[in-house]
Amino acid sequence: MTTGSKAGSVALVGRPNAGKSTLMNHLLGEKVAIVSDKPQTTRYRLVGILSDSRGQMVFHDTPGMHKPLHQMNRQMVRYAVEALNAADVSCLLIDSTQRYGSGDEYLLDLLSKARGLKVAVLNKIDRVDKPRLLPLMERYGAAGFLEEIVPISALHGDGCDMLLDVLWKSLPEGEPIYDQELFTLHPERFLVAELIREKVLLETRDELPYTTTVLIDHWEEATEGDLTRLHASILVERPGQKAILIGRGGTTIKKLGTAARLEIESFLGRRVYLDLRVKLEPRWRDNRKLLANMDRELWSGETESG
Ligand SMILES: Nc1nc2c(ncn2[C@@H]2O[C@H](COP(=O)(O)OP(=O)(O)O)[C@@H](O)[C@H]2O)c(=O)[nH]1
Ligand SMILES: [Mg+2]
Repeated sequence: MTTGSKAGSVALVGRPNAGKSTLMNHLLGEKVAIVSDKPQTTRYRLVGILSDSRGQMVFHDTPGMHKPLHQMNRQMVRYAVEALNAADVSCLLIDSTQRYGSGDEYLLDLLSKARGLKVAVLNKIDRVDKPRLLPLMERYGAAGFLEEIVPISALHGDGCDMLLDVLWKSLPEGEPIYDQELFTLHPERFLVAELIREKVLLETRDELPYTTTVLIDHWEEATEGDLTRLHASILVERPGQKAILIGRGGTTIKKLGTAARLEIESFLGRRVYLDLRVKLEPRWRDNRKLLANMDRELWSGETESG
């Protein structure tokens, strides 16, 4: 074993919108998890891998913790609890612009039962005055079981080096588990579907974000040249939602299609033809078969069975 080399897992948990996905992307320098200001942006347990001279840190980004009403939401909370129970270090992300409430109490209690070391991360300090941060620091300090409380801005990077130092220090010694070149375990196909869903979230409001999902129907690499042909469907639950997503004269779907295509092109490093369809699929969120299929799409075969 290389002396001093660290390896282990870090769970990122917290309420919706705390900035868990922003933090993971920032620390990796890669976009593994899509980000939006809508709750329920992250629906799965997402794996991001950081390898450097200090060793290998495997992040598990999770959906925000909230009251589950649908089958899909129950699955989302389960992902977060699983990650907590399996991690060497659990990071509780807190939006420090928000008041401390019963939801935070619940999470703190859940965290106290986690297996590994626990760290609290006060995020979005770019948006709060220092004096307002102190009572929050004290509040979490009083919990008594936290290894460290680190204030950061995941968006701008402030405090992130300090957080990384804390995390590396907390991980056990060990050899890297995954190839040093890998930054995630999720297949391109899944990441591309997520990029499309991100544009749907950015372009729509109200209940639409929760009731939409994206499926890749067809993926074809060019036999000549560098054009990848993608056909994807955006599932909605009601006819009215379909109309919103398409927009007057198709403007909304066109706009989000272009935004998605440009980002997919830069992600894949190839030119992309993207065909987007909006499909009516009532109650897809309670469709166990569909959810199970989506679950399988999450992992690249041999690396992990989710
Ligand atoms: N001002 C500010 N906004 C942030 C910060 N971190 C995340 N956000 C924003 O908060 C929203 C939710 O972020 P996201 O990473 O999706 O949160 P998650 O639900 O916990 O994964 C997005 O609009 C982010 O741009 C931060 O440090 N400062
Ligand atoms: Mg997220």
